[in-house]
Formats: sequence, C-alpha cells, structure tokens
Amino acid sequence: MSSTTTTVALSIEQQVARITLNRPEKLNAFNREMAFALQAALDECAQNDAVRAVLITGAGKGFSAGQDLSEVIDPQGPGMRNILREHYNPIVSKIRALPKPVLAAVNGVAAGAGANIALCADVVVASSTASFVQAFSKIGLIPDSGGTYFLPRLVGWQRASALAMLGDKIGAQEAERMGMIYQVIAEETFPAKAWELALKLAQLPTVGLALTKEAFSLSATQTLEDQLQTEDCFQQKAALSADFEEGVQAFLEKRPPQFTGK
Ligand code: T3D
Repeated sequence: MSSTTTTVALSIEQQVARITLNRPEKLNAFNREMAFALQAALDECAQNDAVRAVLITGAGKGFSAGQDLSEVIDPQGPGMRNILREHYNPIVSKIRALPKPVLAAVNGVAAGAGANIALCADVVVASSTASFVQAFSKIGLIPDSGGTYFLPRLVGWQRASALAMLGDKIGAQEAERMGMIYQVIAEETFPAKAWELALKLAQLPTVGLALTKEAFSLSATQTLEDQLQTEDCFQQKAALSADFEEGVQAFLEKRPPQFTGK
C-alpha cells in the first residue's frame, strides 16, 4: 500500500511503514501542508494493523530543516502562536503514543523542529554525512518539538544547554558519541541498512515493544516505586501475548522465533 501527498510519501511493505518527508528543494522544511500530512501518515500507521514498525526519513540530501521560515513571515500563514500547537506538538505526541517502534533514519541535515522530531523517535540512526542543529537560538527562538525534554535526557543537561544556546551544527559521529543517536551508518549503505533495521523492528514482539516504549516514557516522570509497579503491570500484559509464548517455545526448541506481533 502507498499514498503520497505532495509533501509526504507513505508506503507499507513487509509490515514496515516508510514515511518520507518530501520537499527536497527546501531540505524538507515543514510547511503547514507537510506538518498535517505527517500527522495523517502517523495516524494511518497507528490504525493499520499491517504496520509493525515505522521508518521516517527525508527525500534528497536533507532529513528536515525544521520550520519553513518563509511561511512564518507569510501574513496568510498560520501565525507563530499556532505553529507549535497545530503542527509540531501533535507530531511529537503521535510518535510517542504510537504503540509500534519508530525508527528515524536521518539521511542528511536535521535542523530545528526537524532535529527534534527525529530525536523523539525510539531508535535514531544517521548517515555518516548527516548533521544535527538546534537552529532555534540563531533566530531568537527556543528549542521546541520536544527539544527541551528529549535533548537533556539524551545528552545530559550541560551538552543540551550548550547545543541549544550556541546552535552549533554537529556531525553524526559526534551525535553518536554524545548518545544523542543510536548509530552512524556509512553513507553508501545507509538506505539499505536503515531498511534492514526497520524490518528487524517489524519482526520483533510488537506488544512487548509497545509496552517497553510506554514504560520508558513513563520513567521520565515517575518515582522508582511507581516505575517498579509499571513494570509489574506491563510485564503481566507482555506475558499474556502470543509472542511471549512463541519466544519461550522457540528458545526451548532451539529455533528462531516467528513473532506475529500479537
Ligand atoms: O513559529 C515558529 O516558527 C515556531 C517553530 C519553530 C520550529 C523550527 O524548526 S525553528 C528553526 C527553523 N529552521 C532553521 O532555522 C534552519 C534554517 N536552515 C539552516 O540553518 C540551514 O539551511 C541548514 C543548516 C539546515 C542547512 O544548511 P546548508 O548549507 O546545507 O543548506 P542551505 O544552502 O542553507 O539550504 C538549502 C536550501 O534550503 C536554501 O534554499 P535556496 O537558497 O537553495 O533556494 C535554503 O534557503 C533552504 N532552506 C533551508 N532551511 C530552510 C530553508 N527554507 C526555508 N526554511 C528553512 N528552515
């Protein structure tokens, strides 16, 4: 299955939904249409049982340059006040609420909201030629799209603060070294390796991964005692899944498991 708006392409193959941000001439900067199209694609991924993993990437040489700055000064545009509320906050919330793993495959520069949308994914990999910029301070804004939440948690307060204030562009290797992303992949093999990783995620026990994702999200605000209770409750749910039974059976029979995502 595939659907393409002019700004976002969605295709579903082998239980992986590939979402491609598609304004390459603008380094996939977000205009209003692209923000809504990404929200719609994420809704489709959430509702479609044929999807067990989501890969988000960019067309052309960039991942996303964040907000299309020509739109913010357009008097016909959405206006500053509404941009976060209508465009980016729903995107981040939908990625975090999606009960399936989301892989951000950062193929090139990721700036502003583009960087932070990538960083809220469950697994973030980047091409060796990719880079990350908290571009906000250069135009008098603050990090948004979850940047003030995810960045300090990923790289620590001090680095997050320096990256946000100085707005330095850092390469993929540096991002990996800081723990901002999971892995750098050589440019030549990037699309194939990112796809392999998405396929792997789609073949894992989906219920368990969804519960893992939710437990990690809850850990950001819960006490240890609450978190232990969450683990107890979620583990009981995971243990009721068909994939738990299959995982144990396959281990005992010394064969690879065939998870169905149920
Ligand atoms: O109300 C609100 O706005 C709140 C929402 C905030 C969310 C945000 O994301 S704020 C941050 C917005 N993004 C930026 O400030 C990034 C601006 N872009 C850059 O700093 C650089 O372009 C990059 C570091 C991303 C990449 O640099 P480079 O040298 O690889 O490419 P370039 O030559 O600068 O850009 C290529 C083209 O894309 C160029 O167009 P041209 O000259 O070839 O016709 C450039 O203008 C265009 N482009 C890049 N970023 C944007 C953009 N056009 C519109 N908006 C952009 N954000």
